[in-house]
Amino acid sequence: MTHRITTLLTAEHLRRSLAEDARTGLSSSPKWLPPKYFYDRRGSELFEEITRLPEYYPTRTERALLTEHAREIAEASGAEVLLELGSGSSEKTRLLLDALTQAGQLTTYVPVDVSASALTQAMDALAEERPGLALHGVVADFDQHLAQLPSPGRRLIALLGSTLGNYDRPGRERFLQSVAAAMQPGEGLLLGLDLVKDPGQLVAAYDDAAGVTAEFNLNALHVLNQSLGADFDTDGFRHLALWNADEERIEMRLVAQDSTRVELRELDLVIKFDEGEELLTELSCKFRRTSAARELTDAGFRNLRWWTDPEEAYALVLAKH
Ligand code: AVJ
Repeated sequence: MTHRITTLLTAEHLRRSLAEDARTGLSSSPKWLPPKYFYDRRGSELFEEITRLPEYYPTRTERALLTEHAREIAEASGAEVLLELGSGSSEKTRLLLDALTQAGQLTTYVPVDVSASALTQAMDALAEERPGLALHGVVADFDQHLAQLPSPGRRLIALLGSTLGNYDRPGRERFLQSVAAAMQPGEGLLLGLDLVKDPGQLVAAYDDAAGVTAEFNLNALHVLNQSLGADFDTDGFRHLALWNADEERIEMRLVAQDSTRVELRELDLVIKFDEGEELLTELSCKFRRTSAARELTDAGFRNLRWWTDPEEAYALVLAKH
């Protein structure tokens, strides 16, 4: 079967957008960086490790929900193509691929990721496992390339892992509207959403005992060192995960342990951190059923279906356009 990769986001293009975002974010007060740059080879590996941590319940809860409901989802979607945004290792995707195959109409899987290394690795494994499935991988940034993604048949577009939570509310509105604009009538959107719950459990999921999330967070600085010739001393920063109760989100930050000065050679930029100053590296918004449904219908989605686990820790939502 055909097996190919389209690159909409080249390494150079990614580096340029990192340069732009880093210049803006590090010159702002408070300082911030967008989380998509976590996922270089090392970052993608660390994220896979996070998904296996005992404290990180989202992955296994989502997997259990997919195991239980993939059939219904496949049938309701009527999809010929599974297009997955932020596909990473495509590990949980297999449950959907199986169900769509059994529903009888799947022809093509389109994994989309910013990480070329994660994408190639996932596709090699899938090509071997499923010789009958056409694979069309796309290296892309779904903040930029939604309208250019392949559409070789009626699609189910999946955004799993609660990746939607990386956007704040205005960001989600923009994102959902551009997904809707890129969809044909009758196509489906499947979202995995992490739900609001006990803050202790939430914080533990982002501050694990083994320190993997801390390493993942600090990897953002390695990415800046490597791609932009920065000279961050990663030992000089500490990982912080906190629950922002007003915004109902986890925020990951890096805290400067001393006042320090960092040079970003490629940007011709020097930035200063005060002792204790924080750099915001990731938002992970948590959802509630009513407001999530509202955001989807506001963006033009309809026929919402909702599945959750008995503890209501996590949800899958299927919506039609
Ligand atoms: C991939 C964005 C959904 O927010 O839970 C995990 C990333 N960051 N631990 C999340 C992440 C720290 C993850 N998302």
